[in-house]
Order: sequence, then C-alpha cells, then structure tokens
Amino acid sequence: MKIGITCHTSAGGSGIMATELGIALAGRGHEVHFVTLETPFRLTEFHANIVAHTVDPVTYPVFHNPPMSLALASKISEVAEEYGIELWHAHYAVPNAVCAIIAREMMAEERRFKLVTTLHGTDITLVGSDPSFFPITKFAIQRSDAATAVSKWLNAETQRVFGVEKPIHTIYNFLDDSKFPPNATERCTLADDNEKIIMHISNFRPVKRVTDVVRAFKKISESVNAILVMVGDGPERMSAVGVARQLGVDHKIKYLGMNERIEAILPCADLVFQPSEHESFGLVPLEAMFCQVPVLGTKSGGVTEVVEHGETGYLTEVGDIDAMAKYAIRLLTDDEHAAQMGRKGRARATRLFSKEAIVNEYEALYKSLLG
Ligand code: GMT
Repeated sequence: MKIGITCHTSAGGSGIMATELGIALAGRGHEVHFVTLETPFRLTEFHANIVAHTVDPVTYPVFHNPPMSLALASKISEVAEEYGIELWHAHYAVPNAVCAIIAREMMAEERRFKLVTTLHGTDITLVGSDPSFFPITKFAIQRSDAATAVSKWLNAETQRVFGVEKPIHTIYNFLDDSKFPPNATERCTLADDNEKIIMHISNFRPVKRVTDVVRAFKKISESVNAILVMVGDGPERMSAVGVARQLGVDHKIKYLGMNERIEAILPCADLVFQPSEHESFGLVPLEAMFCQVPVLGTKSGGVTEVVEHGETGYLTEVGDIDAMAKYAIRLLTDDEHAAQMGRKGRARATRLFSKEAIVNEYEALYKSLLG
C-alpha cells in the first residue's frame, strides 16, 4: 500500500505513535510518506520505504502568521498526487485531519485517497471541546472514511461530546517491545545504590499535574531514601521547581530535560509516577510496563485500560496526594512486591499492546476501506 501520514512533531504521544506506526508499516513493505511541519521527534534513523516531506512556511506581510495549516493541506495533496497515495492516516483531528480533508477535496475524484483519522485524546478533551473548535473537530471526524480512538474511554467520550453518527473503532496504542528488552536491570548512575528512583516523564503541561509529583514526593521522602527524576520539559517546569523549593526537597530532584531514548532511562526507575488530570491512554505507563517498572497513576480516562490497579501498578483519584504517597511507599519498601508488579506489567503489555497485533488491526482497517 502507499500510505501517507500526518502528525504533530513535538515530543507528544500522538506524534510518537504515528512515527512508530509508520516505521512498522514500512517494515512490512508498505511505502510510507510522512508530511509534517518538521521531521517527527522520533524519526531519527534511516528507514527504507519511508520518505519524510516537510512543509515550507509561506510568509507575507498581509499574513498575521504563516498559514501553516493551508501549507500542510497543499503539501498533502501534492505528495498524494505525485506518489499515488491510496490511504492517508491523520493523527489528531485538528488541524491534521482537517488538512487531509481539504487536500482530498483538491484532488481529482478518481485519485482521492481514503482517510483514517486517529483521535489521541487532547484533540477531543481539550482542543475539540473548546467551543470555537467543536464544529471543525466534529467535521474532521464525520468526513474521515474511518475514525479510531486510542482507548475505549476516548471512544465513549468522543461519542458523548460530539454525538457523531459513524462508529469509531478502538485501536490501542502499542510499542515495539524489542526496544524494551526484558530484565534490563542495569542500574544507572543517577542515584546511589541505597537510593530509590521515582521517575516522572512528560511534556510538563498543566494536565500532567507535575506539582502533585513534587508534593507526593515530599511525603514519600519522609519515609524512604529516594530521589525524584523528572524527564521532559514544558510550561509547568518552573512551578515544579518553585513547589520543590518551598517544600525543601529541591536538592533531591534531578531534571533531565528532553530525551529521545526513553528506553535507556526508564529501566533505572523503581517507580514511574504519572498523576495526570486525565489521560486518554498513557504511553509512559505503557513504556514503564514494558520495562517492568511499576506505575503509580490516576484513575483518569484510558489509563485504567492500560494499568491494572493492584496488579501492574496503583491508580488513585486525581490529586489524592496521601493515597499516592501511601502506594509509593508500599512499592518502594517491598522489593519483591515491586518486582512482581513489574513482571506482570510486562506480561500485560506484551499481551495487549504488542506491535504485531495492533499494526495488524490498522492494516485490516486500511484494507477494509480500500476494498
Ligand atoms: O499528553 C500529551 O500532552 C500529548 C498528547 C498528544 O496528543 O501527543 O498525548 C495524547 O496522546 C497519547 C498517544 O495516543 C496518549 O497516550 C495520551 O494519553 C494523550 N494525552 C492526553 O490525553 C492528555
């Protein structure tokens, strides 16, 4: 098949998933064309069968800002015409699916591609439900040939908020488990041997509640000799720094900034801590499970479909700092319990979220549309 993909390119889950899917499809012999504003975050190596096209911004004094979405739509139609793309997969409704719809309209009817749109979460929960974006997000879903959601929760939420008439397919996110070797027990140099490592990984947006990480860490560190490793960067980083200073735990926190090779850092953790306000899926919890690291998260959206409470980690109510600290202390003071949860996490991840099975589901959906 000749497949086009559009996605966001910054360090976010939707772009990571789109990139992983493109790489997997190319590995199966499909010809894959990415059309994006920049080269996607994790598309760093050479892959046969992948071409990465980027959009040139058009600036002109009459424009307030360069009309990037129109440039993206133009580029999609150009690439689709030139390479005879049969199927376009837009990740995130706005603007990616909308741009693909415009591009499809620009093409001669007999050459138009089929369009699959994957809803990732914030396109529905934050962006899509903002009143000004509601109609265009609904339009993107309705006019796609098929829409998928990354969890049952997001699927139901989309139906509830948008009341769309077409069925939405739930296709879970996946990871390439060969990137996450089991039993990677190598202890990194981030902490002393007698210190536990609690890790948080995110883009530090408000929805990630990074100050809850610090508040709970303060309580945990009263009982356990631990450090907090914060991976990523974003708008809430300074709030985390400020709260840590107020609570007197700043000297026990390491900020590592952005890192593309999360699989090299994650196995160092004794616990991965993601207290999000809501999460349509939760790619970091899944990465942790592949690395056999127990997860501490919240009962927010699709995370409950990824992490099994009491088996592969613990889930609390959003903002319940006491419960978070209690579960963390339980895990960090009982190595056998933590190791068992880690093993169960990996087993669950490979059973439900493996690359092979999920890419098969996407391929089957593409084939059903192309007849
Ligand atoms: O979480 C973010 O801020 C990034 C966002 C994105 O769109 O890149 O992530 C969303 O998509 C991921 C991949 O499907 C999911 O694993 C995340 O749970 C989801 N984020 C939220 O729902 C907040």
